[in-house]
Amino acid sequence: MMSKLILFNPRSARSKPRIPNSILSVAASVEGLFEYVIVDGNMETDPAEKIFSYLAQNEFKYIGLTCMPGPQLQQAIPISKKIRELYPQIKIIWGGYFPSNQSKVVLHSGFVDFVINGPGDKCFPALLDALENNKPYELIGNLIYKRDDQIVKTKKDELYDQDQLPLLPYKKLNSFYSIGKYLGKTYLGSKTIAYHSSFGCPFKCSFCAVVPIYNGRWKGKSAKMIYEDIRYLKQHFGGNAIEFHDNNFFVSEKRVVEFSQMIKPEKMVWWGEGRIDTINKYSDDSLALMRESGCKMIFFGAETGNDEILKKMDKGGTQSAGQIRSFAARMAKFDIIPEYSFVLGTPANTPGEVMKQIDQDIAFIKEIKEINPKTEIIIYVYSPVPTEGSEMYNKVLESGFRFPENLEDWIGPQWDKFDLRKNPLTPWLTPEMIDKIKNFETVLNGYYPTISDVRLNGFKRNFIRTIASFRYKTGIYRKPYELKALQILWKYRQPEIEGF
Ligand code: B12
Repeated sequence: MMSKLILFNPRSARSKPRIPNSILSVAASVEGLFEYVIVDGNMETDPAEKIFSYLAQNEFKYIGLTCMPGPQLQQAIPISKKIRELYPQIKIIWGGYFPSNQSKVVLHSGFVDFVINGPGDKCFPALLDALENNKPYELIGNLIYKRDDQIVKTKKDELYDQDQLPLLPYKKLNSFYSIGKYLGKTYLGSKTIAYHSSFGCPFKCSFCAVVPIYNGRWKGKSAKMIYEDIRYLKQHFGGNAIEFHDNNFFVSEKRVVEFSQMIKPEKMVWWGEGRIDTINKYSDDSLALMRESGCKMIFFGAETGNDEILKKMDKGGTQSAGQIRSFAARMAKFDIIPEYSFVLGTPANTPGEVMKQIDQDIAFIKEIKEINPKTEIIIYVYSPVPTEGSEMYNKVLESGFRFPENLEDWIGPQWDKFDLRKNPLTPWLTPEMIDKIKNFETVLNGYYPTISDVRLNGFKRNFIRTIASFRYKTGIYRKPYELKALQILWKYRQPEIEGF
């Protein structure tokens, strides 16, 4: 009999649970080949207890876990470490964005045996087969492991045809955790489905964690396959809205138009992430159809109003400050809310230049709000990702910035907020700069509370807006304690921290 494996999704704190697509895709890849159990940290009060009760059965030989930077590490690290101590024979395999981008520190920890580098759909079953049958694994693509003290990365596979991948085992997930509990209330609907329909992104922005893994490649499922999955989740579990979790849902206008036509009769509200320059090329007819089919809001990386910095970010395409402005107006015509994210605090030659740029970006954001007040603004403080060779990352290294050298430092008090892009340990940013950004954000969120906060009623919105009005209009952002207090009192939702 084949050995069993545990698939673990560590808790991503603060957010409501979403369908755990990462671990579900991994489950799909071994369906019928290996017996597995799923442990979702978002659904368990004590996932460690659950995992160790499985391990005590002595039938399990592998644990695979998925991990993003930030809160998931708080469970991924101590649980892996304890498994190594108590059950040294168990093979521990990490996949997802964090280990793919930080493989060295993960493997040097001594309690992770393999890292899956990007898509695990073929690599994972092949690795398990090799380990089970004492076969070599050195030729399996998308794998990172340690040999002697060297980190070995195997070749990267081409992106797989997404329609050929096995269907997600929703029924199996439902046997561990009721899928209904994953379909949460959001501003899109009362039962929101999280769906992931493509891998990668055709662009190579130097601040983006997707780039080192996908290197400008993108592949998506066909509209028909997406539609069939969504319809299944609607019919069986009552899903009535969709969040597309793709890095770039809108790469193909043809695919989006086909999907819009199919989903329109289902009357579901949907949301996804795209690029301004890509969607700006869409025809008016396509945009109108998208809106009619339920597309209410789209997330865009606007990044900055400075064309020079857009270039340094390797944003690529045709995105410019002018286009960011005119596109906000175009979206208003179609009644699609643009959700613009900005990355403030990128490195520059002098502290004066960094501060000047922050001020210019703040002014630009206010200009966008004038053009289309419905634009939702998300502000991130720049935190580096290892996009080796990019001008931006070279500047980061020049500044003396280094990632932690011990895996456990990532959950220490200095680093645990790093990838939430709220508290970066970046030498070129002074506390005054961080304060400026955060204070402006507090005032902006007061004057224009996000529509994605379903708890904030009309009265609260008007009240906080009135209080924030003087600061917003005069530009006096320092120490906005009164607004902070209201936001804490009303548990104001920040999409940039909680995810969507
Ligand atoms: C859904 C999601 C979340 C959910 C969490 C869902 C969960 N796990 O429970 C929420 C909304 C909570 C979330 C939060 C955050 N997220 Co998030 N999130 C995503 C998102 C949009 C989709 C992930 C997903 O489901 N992908 C679909 C699956 C199928 O793809 P996948 O994860 O890549 O999995 C494949 C491979 O990686 C691999 N694999 C993955 N895991 C494993 C495990 C094993 C064992 C194996 C073998 C293989 C394997 O195989 C899979 C199939 O091929 C991604 C972006 C993206 N499009 O992937 C960002 C992303 C992963 N998140 C990111 C970040 C930074 C965060 C935050 C830390 C901060 C933020 N501002 O968003 C917060 C954390 C906040 C918090 N409070 O926890 C970044 C990571 C960047 C980086 N530096 O590495 C991403 C890439 C977004 C981005 N472009 O910046 N997130």
